[in-house]
Amino acid sequence: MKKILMTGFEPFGGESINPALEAVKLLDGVVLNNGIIVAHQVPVTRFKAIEVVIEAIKYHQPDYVITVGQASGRAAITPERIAINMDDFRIADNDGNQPIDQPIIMNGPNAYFSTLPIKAITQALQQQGIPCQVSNTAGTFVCNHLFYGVQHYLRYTQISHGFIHIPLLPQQATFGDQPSMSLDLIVAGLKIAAQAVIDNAFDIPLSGGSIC
Ligand code: PCA
Repeated sequence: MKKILMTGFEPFGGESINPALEAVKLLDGVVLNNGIIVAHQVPVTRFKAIEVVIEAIKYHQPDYVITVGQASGRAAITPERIAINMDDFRIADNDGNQPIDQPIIMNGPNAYFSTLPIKAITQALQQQGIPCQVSNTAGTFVCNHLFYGVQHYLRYTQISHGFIHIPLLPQQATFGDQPSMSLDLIVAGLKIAAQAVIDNAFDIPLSGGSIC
C-alpha cells in the first residue's frame, strides 16, 4: 500500500478560498488501488511553506508527494514540469514578503524537474475527459517556491514529488473573464493523477511541449 501526501495551499491574494485546499481536504483518506492519500494544508508564505511540507513528509513518511496550488487563468489541470531557483513575487505572500529576484536556495541548482510521471498523469486525465496539459512554468511565486524547495529536500531520497496547478472554482470566476473548473472535476482529476503516480514507475513518451 503506497502513501501519497497531497498538500493544498490556503487562500491568498484577497481570495477567501483556494481550490487546492478545498480539493485536498476532500481527498484526505481516499483509498486508491494499492494506495491511500493523506492531505495537508500549507501556508502561502515564503520558506514557511517548505518547512510545513517537510514536517508533513517526516510525519507521514509518504512514498510520493503531490503539492497542489491554484493558477488563475488556466482552463486545465496542469502538472508542472520544472521548478526554478527564483523568487520574484508580483504580489506579497500571506506574511507580507515580496522578494525580487532572490534565490530560493542559495547556491542551489538553477532548476529541478518534477520526479512525477507528468505525461502519464496528463494522459490518464485526458482519457477520462478531464482537461489536462503539461505546464512548463510554475511561475515565480509561492507555488514554484514550494515545488523547488521540496524537490531540493527530497533530492537524495526515493520519494517522488511534483507540483500540480489547478484552475479557479466557478465561484471565484463569476465575472466570466477567467476560466474555471468545478470542484468535483478537480477532485476527480487529482484522484486520477494520484493513481497514475502509483501505476507509472516510469513516465510515458507523450507530446507535452509548447511553441512560443
Ligand atoms: N497558487 C500560488 C501560490 C498559492 C497558490 O495556490 C502560485 O501559483 O504561486
